[in-house]
Amino acid sequence: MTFHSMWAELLPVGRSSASGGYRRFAWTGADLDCRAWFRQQAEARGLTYEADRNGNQWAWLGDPARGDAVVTGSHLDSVPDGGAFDGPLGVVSSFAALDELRGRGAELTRPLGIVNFGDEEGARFGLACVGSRLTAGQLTVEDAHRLTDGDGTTLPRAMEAAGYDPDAIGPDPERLARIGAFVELHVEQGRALDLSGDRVGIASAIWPHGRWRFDFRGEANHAGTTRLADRRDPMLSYAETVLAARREAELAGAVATFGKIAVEPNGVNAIPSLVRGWLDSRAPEQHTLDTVIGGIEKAARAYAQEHGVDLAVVRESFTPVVEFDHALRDELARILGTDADLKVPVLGTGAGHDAGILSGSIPTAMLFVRNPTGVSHSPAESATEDDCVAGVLALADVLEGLACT
Ligand code: HGY
Ligand code: MN
Ligand code: MN
Repeated sequence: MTFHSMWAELLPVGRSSASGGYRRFAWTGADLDCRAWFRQQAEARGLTYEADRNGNQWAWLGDPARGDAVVTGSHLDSVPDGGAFDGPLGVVSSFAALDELRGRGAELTRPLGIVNFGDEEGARFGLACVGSRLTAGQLTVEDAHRLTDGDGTTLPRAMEAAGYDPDAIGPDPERLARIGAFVELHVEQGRALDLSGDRVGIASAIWPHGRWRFDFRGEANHAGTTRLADRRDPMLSYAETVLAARREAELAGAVATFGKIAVEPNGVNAIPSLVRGWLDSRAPEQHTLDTVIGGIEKAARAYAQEHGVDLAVVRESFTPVVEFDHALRDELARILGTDADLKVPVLGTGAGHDAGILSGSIPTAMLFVRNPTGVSHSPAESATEDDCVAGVLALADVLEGLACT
């Protein structure tokens, strides 16, 4: 199957006809359809298929038990109304790169794996990279079992309903010990390649980032009859905190976003009793991120006090700075540098990835494919087919350089 036909096959899965965006949330029907697609691609190529204890899917050419495997892949789940490329581009490109290697008659010297990591976006249970975190031992089984979606369904119940065994989840050091290198291809989520005029780049680092939940609790009351002076309205302190987040991020050279909110009782004629806002913040260095979060929390407490509102702040997840393996990065640059038409700039990114999680356990690297607008986590996310094919060829070169004679 060509890149084009694989892409076309996956394109309708989980797409909302209303928004044109994707709703491929972990363990839902759309996610299971994506998983079925992955398995079918693996089996159609005669690869050995397996789903691991954490629900990540693997397709193997050669026996991984030999060790020092080269693995590529990404994820198939999406954010709410996400784009088509974030995740799937890496998985589809992996199968296409394998086809390219076979077409070249390349002989494998190391086992080669393709992976689809489960629940990378954390759209349903609030924590990103659940599959890779569990595998790498960066999420405890107890914490994973406590993850709950907006409808009150826990992760174990969701896995069970999808036919997976939630009691099996946990760290998988033996699996990671068999992998000598993981390379994730991903659509760029910014415009660096567009500005530099390059189709493909190599990742250098991932900014430290995290998610914080701010619970502002006030008092529900009638929107028509309650005097302004008598209100304890948590929406006011929340709104002021959103502006403070923007200010703090701007001052520090960081980013901070309240992109999700839950309001109780959520009635148009009721003063809210609770406003719960989720903050996502990222910065080039840890100390900058600490300053930004400290500043936002301080401002939020002052606004809460001003409006007679209680505030609780919970850090729901955190990923420290990632520096991708220098030796592997240099190896990729050397391999790709041999192609005179392909310049390969080295880029840092504010987006999180499974490759970042695994970088604490095994050598990892990333390739980025140009995104002409830089838009991501939106239906407008894009990459041209020519650039996608350039990405496939670059990935095939990398896999050939690393895993073949
Ligand atoms: O949120 C992120 O950075 C990622 O795309 N999971
Ligand atoms: Mn994403
Ligand atoms: Mn992604």
